[in-house]
Amino acid sequence: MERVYIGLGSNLDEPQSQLRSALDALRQLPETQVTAVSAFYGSESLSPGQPRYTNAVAALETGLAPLALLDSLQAIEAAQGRERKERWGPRTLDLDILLYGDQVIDVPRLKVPHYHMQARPFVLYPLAELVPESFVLADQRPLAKLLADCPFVGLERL
Ligand code: A4P
Ligand code: MG
Repeated sequence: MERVYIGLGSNLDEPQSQLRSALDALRQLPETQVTAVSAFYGSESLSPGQPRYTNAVAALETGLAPLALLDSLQAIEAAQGRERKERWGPRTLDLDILLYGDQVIDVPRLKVPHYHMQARPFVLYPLAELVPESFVLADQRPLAKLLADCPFVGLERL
């Protein structure tokens, strides 16, 4: 079993309900337990002119291998009506693998740690709720340093 952190995001069709449904779906995955969930946070979209996002982070213990987990997450996104039209377009549900144990993964379908997490307060602050203060990412970056470089600006704890 590996400890995995999943970033959840939605900015369409009642985002908080989307996140709750996604958490229920994560709880149904085989070989998987959801052990903790952060608060929900609201923030402006990084892409101008789009609806506000709701984001959260969930901690999982899973026996699913990384690509099997990614397949499962994409199936949950599809089941909740996500349509991939434009990159960075508005979405009912986005599920990102932020961290997978202490593994660094770099294959075409999957980059872990997630490539943008260090610059995103809506990822780092909910993650910080779930880990000890001394937490270090798989690529050896201390979370405290990333938080110090990424101010809690524009985030609303819901
Ligand atoms: N992929 C590679 N690594 C991973 C990973 N660690 N986890 C690949 C999940 N997927 C990963 O993702 C594109 C491809 O990334 C997948 O097919 C998978 O093989 P996608 O979800 O289809 O595309 P996307 O989400 O539109 O692109 P991207 O770059 O993931 O966008 P982001 O980074 O998710 O940004 N503003 C706020 N406030 N909150 C947000 O959550 N999100 C975005 C989208 C923009 N602005 C936002 C937010
Ligand atoms: Mg994504």
